[in-house]
Amino acid sequence: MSADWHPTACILCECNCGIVVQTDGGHLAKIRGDKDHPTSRGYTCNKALRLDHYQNNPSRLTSPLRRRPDGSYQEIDWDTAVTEIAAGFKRIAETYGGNKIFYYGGGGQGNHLGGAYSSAFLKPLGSRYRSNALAQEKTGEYWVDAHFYGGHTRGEFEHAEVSVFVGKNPWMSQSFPRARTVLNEIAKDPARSMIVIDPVLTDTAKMADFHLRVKPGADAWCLAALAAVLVQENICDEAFLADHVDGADVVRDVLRTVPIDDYAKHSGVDNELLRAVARRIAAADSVSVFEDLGVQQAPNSTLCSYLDKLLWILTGSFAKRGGQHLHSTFAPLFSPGGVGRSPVTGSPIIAGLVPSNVVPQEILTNHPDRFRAMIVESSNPAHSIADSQACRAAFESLELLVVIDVAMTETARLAHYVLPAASQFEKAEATFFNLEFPHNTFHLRHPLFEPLPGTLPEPEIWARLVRALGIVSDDDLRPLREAAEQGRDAYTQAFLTELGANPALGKVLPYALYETLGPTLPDNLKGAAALWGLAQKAAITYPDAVRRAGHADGNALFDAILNTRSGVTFSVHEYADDFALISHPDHKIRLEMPEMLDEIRALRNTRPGLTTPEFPIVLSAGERRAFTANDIIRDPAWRKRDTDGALRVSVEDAEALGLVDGGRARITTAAGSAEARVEISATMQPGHAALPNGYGLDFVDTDGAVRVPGVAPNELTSAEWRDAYAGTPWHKHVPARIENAQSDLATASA
Ligand SMILES: Nc1nc2c(c(=O)[nH]1)N[C@H]1C(S)=C(S)[C@@H](COP(=O)(O)OP(=O)(O)OC[C@H]3O[C@@H](n4cnc5c(=O)[nH]c(N)nc54)[C@H](O)[C@@H]3O)O[C@H]1N2
Ligand SMILES: Nc1nc2c(c(=O)[nH]1)N[C@H]1C(S)=C(S)[C@@H](COP(=O)(O)OP(=O)(O)OC[C@H]3O[C@@H](n4cnc5c(=O)[nH]c(N)nc54)[C@H](O)[C@@H]3O)O[C@H]1N2
Ligand code: SF4
Ligand SMILES: [Mo]
Repeated sequence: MSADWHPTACILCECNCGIVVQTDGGHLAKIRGDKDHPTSRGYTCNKALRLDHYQNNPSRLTSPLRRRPDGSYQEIDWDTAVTEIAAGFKRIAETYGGNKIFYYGGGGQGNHLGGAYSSAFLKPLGSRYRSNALAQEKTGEYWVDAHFYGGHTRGEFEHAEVSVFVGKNPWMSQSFPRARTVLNEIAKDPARSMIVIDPVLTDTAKMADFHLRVKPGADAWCLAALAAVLVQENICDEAFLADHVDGADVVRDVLRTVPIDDYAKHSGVDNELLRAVARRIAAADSVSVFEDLGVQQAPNSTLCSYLDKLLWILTGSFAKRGGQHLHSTFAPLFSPGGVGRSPVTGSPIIAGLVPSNVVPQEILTNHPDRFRAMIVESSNPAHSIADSQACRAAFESLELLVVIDVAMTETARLAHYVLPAASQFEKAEATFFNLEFPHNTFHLRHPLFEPLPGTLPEPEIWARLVRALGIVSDDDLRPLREAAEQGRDAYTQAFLTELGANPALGKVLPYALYETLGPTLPDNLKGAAALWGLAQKAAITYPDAVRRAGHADGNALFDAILNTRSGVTFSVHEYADDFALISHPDHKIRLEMPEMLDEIRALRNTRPGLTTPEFPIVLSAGERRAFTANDIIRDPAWRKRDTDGALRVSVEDAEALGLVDGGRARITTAAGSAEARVEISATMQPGHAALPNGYGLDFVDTDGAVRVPGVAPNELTSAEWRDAYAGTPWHKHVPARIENAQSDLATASA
């Protein structure tokens, strides 16, 4: 074992905490938090210590695979795979048009560098439509954010006097830096408060000063009532609204008509407690709000995004310590604008992403504009998109499906070709989830191991595919290649000149950087070449903040990124910068959204609750727990407990349904049926049950047997069950029937 500690990062959630590891052969033998990481500062949660189960995963792919007509796979060499795949997509583009090639994924929680090269292959082919998991959670919020201020905001929980978690359980799901440490600090400090809006008594809710235990799906009424208290009790921040907000009066007129007591009742929350929460928010110097899947994947999700942002806007908790902030971005996670509507279902394309839920419908049809071919990179949509059955049928009907992954996934099993990627510890890698303010950081991870034989890093895979298209020649690249040898300044000059002179280069930009700057980069960091362009852009977009962080220009920032093993602070903002980051010309928050105001008015005539006598229980399909990490780790041995992902049910429901703790239950929804182990839990309220996310992945055990521990949640979800504005799924709100399966089991074993 090597005694050196190598800096890298945990890849299991968007925090990407810095870690240091000792390696032993191909193993991550010892893992600790990295005290030098500028954001996580030594922090990790329990999951980071289990990362070797990702790196050494028996499902790892080690050769490109081509499907035989009988459905089995044949190992083929890289040259054959690349030639056939490039020819296949070219044929699709020539026959039907390049916009029939659909791209899904591009990165999970910790690996966004590979996807940064995809456009060099997709653009020349004419492919335009894409999507990824953000289109099944964050697009509704993005739509509201775009309207309000044209950016993404984050709370500064470390310093917030009041922290509000709406459908968010950070003790388990993290998502902001050093989450458990910060939650403990808030809980201990009598001057600070934590407010949790969640139907479940989660670990976070247990620490909260105020727990608004809403009925599942009733958040819109609860949030409308909270905002209405601010208005009706005249406790908004008038000076802030006058100076920095446009349209506040129209919004206040609507909120003035909200019957607060009725809405508290509809949402299952005590009226006095709800008012106390609103008053606590109004009295605070700073408020930070985090909304997540509990509302983003439930009915009225876009409306809830609108309403929960009113809590900090109406109280002016912006551009100050502990408040909500617009932050710098190193690389865009979303492409603004996009192409409007999806070709078959006409669904809204928000942030450039087709809603995940409509993907099967965009394929499984005779519509002439249907997608004919698909590339999936670092995602497992056959398992992670609603309605797995429809996904399987859709993907099987494609003329060409190529999957780039480290493991043989449910989606890979449907592909014509599977390309094996080097793992995230075998290549230069990075996350683009850089969402902090006032200090924002970027971490380029250096490879710890050689790529597993037979695998390639994605930048190289994309480069080979682009080369096979034969659209850029060596002559096109030569001037840039020569300039790269002469240093950064020469390269910058040549880049501007060549890009102007040779439009073909513009279409394959990341590829051009990879082929010309890439070979000059040290330490197996060729794949980091695309970061050069992003560093230039960051320096141009935030010149003062980048300089304050100690980087004279884009080249200096790029070199700091290459040379700093534990991550770099790339921007240092001042609180007042928040206003400058508002993209509207007057730099004011634009509050009026007529559709959302109509939705608030419409709450009066509806009631929460979508269950039926046939499906009387609300199932949350896909909760985050101590040992869940989306679909990133397939080997169930990584879990220290809950190995089969229990169905959590309330004491009351268990009694009514005759369920026993540790026994089996059958869960049936409109989409499907599954069986799970029962955990009776006092944390659940009657009528609400929960299954974890990331289970039901098939796995070939050491004895060669295929095992599928737990329930694949999307065997139980329906594609139509989605938000009207953003198309985001209602995974947290699936009407279900739950029955005791013990008797079935007895019959089966008899
Ligand atoms: N351990 C772990 N951490 C993770 C991940 C993981 O897989 N495992 N995944 C990462 C990813 S990709 C994401 S997007 C985040 C998600 O992070 P979270 O959104 O925090 O995760 P969830 O547990 O899916 O849902 C949050 C909460 O919503 C509540 N909820 C259910 N129904 C409702 C409702 O109707 N209203 C309200 N208000 N709440 C409701 C649930 O009780 C739950 O506590 O986690 C990240 N972190
Ligand atoms: N029912 C239900 N469905 C859900 C959710 C839910 O709560 N309930 N949550 C949703 C949310 S919020 C999210 S974010 C999605 C996540 O779902 P997906 O978008 O499918 O993403 P991951 O689960 O992160 O899958 C990552 C894939 O990347 C592969 N991988 C890992 N490292 C590498 C690498 O270096 N290169 C390549 N090429 N591949 C790699 C893994 O093997 C895995 O197959 O699931 C969504 N689906
Ligand atoms: S799972 Fe998330 S919070 Fe936990 S160590 Fe990994 S990156 Fe950090
Ligand atoms: Mo997510």
